[in-house]
Amino acid sequence: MVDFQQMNRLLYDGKADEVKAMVEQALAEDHPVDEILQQGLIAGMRVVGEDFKRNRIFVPHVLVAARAMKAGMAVLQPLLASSELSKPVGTIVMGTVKGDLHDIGKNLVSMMAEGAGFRVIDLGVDQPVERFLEAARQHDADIVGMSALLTTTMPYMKVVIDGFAAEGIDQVKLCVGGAPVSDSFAEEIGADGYAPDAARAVDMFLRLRGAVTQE
Ligand code: B1M
Repeated sequence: MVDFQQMNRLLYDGKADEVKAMVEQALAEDHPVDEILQQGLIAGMRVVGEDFKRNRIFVPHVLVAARAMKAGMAVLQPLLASSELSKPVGTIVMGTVKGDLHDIGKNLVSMMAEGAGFRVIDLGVDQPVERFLEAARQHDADIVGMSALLTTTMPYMKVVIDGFAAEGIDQVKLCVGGAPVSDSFAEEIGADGYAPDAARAVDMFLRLRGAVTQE
């Protein structure tokens, strides 16, 4: 019998092969896809997020755990596509803004958001406002997440926000983050949300979607 708590621990420890094997075992035992996703993978990733937020673990640990999560997700993905139960919490278009090539933090935010049940469309780095607009329309995004690591590129976040306003798109929540970005900067440029790290970014996304979070 598959033990979801053990799956959570293996995910926390970044044991990708073991997590993948346990997901396959759970499927073979006829556990519903949504149960495996929620109790086996997302529950494990939630602990990773909480411990990261409390500085009990650091970036390399989170990346390894996220990779284990992805290994499990890869098994579920084809089944999830046809499962109404596991509708994503929301769709996020993520990208590092134009002129900026840093993506480690953005990738971490994307992986943890996926871990929390979001569909994430990752545009990559050096993204102009046109790409954010195009992807938000194409994927019917609920949230657009922008990352910037340079003081010279963070003003571009306002260009994106102004671009959405100019197109009259006000239903998409525009969120910002990255080392030089602050709460006051986010407020100044009219962003809908700011978070200082990946775990708090996920809390912010969940809040913006009206889902409950634990502080
Ligand atoms: Co660059 N770099 N870099 N760099 N680099 C910094 C950012 C810098 C602070 C180093 C320094 O001088 N001390 C400095 C910026 C100075 C400034 O603007 N104030 C700098 C510079 C100057 C440059 C170049 C200009 C150097 C040069 O060529 N002369 C150049 C610029 C290239 C460009 O972008 N156009 C450059 C290049 C590079 C590399 C390519 C070599 C490499 C990037 C590799 C990659 O990303 N694939 C690199 C790296 C690795 C760094 C440092 C060392 C590490 C950044 C990182 O990955 N941190 C960095 C110095 C430092 O921070 N110690 C530095 C770890 C990551 C997990 O954290 O990205 O902050 P972070 O993400 C966090 C949060 O910010 C938050 O959550 C994440 C996880 O908790 N977060 C969000 C991020 N996005 C979010 C979005 C959200 C919410 C939260 O909502 C949407």
